Amino acid sequence: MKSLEEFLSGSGAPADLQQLVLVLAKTCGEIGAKVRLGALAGVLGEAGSDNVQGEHQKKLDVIANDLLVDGLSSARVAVALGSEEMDHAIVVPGGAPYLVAFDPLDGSSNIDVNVSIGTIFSVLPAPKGKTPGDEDFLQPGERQVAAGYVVYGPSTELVFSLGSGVQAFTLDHAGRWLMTVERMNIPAAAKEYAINASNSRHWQPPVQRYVGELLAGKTGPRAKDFNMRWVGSMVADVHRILCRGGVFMYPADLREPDKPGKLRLLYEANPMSFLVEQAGGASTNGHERILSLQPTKLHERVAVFLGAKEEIDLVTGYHG
Ligand code: P6P
Repeated sequence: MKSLEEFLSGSGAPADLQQLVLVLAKTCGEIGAKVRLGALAGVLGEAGSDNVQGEHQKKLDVIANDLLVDGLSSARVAVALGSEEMDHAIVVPGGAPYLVAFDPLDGSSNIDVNVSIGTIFSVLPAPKGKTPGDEDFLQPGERQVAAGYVVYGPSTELVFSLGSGVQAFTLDHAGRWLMTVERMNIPAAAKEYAINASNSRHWQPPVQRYVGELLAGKTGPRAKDFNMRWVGSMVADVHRILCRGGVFMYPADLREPDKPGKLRLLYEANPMSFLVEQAGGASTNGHERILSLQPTKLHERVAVFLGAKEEIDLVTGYHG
């Protein structure tokens, strides 16, 4: 099996981007070691603080964020870092010309119940000739030079793309990342969908119609049955879709008409959309391609419909 180092050295990617990916992988390996020990490492439960989103931080949210900031800063593999857990981006003097936005531990509500969680990262080109700030992260997702995640599940897997397809690597007992999937792809047709059905009475009509047809199965206009999954960790649901197809949705909600959705554009929707498109799928906010959206705020939220191209085209078409 090819190692991560061997894959990167043969990828043609710039040496500093290769180094960035290696440091991300190493740091996520350290996060995974904490996650795997759980209660034994004293890392479960609440941190006793809130993040910029107003969400209660778990201890592991803070630990993962600190490990990523320390690891990326000390290696100077990026010149600025943005995180779900930090109000503003931080500058790394002398860092390589990349901006890294990350969700250090996605799916935190699952930490204390031992369900898969993950780290999501997005790599953008840094501005030339200036010290970067929050505003420099506000680039459409199609400008990403790399994106990926590490899922801390039954096995620890690094899934990422440099823009030439999606590769998966599994962490072995000696701490090596070994390639386990050379190219991930999402079948155009779907058999499974993922959405938090407890919100169904708050969905807008196009989502009501689309999910209603999935539920009708063989007896409805789709003339086939579908299965449903909802892990509550975007990383776990998207990983399943990259592995065996399907659709993931987190739509806007009528309870808060001004809030476009729950998920964050820069460090959840954009990196996952990059992977999904690289794997032959599609990703929209219900109206337009997510990777084409022009961000306006570092922690901007967005509605997300991603996965099997035929399904995303259909549900996006229902939005008119
Ligand atoms: P809900 C985790 O908090 C997260 O940001 C995503 O990882 C996940 O898909 C979603 O929120 C789950 O949201 O409302 O079902 O708890």
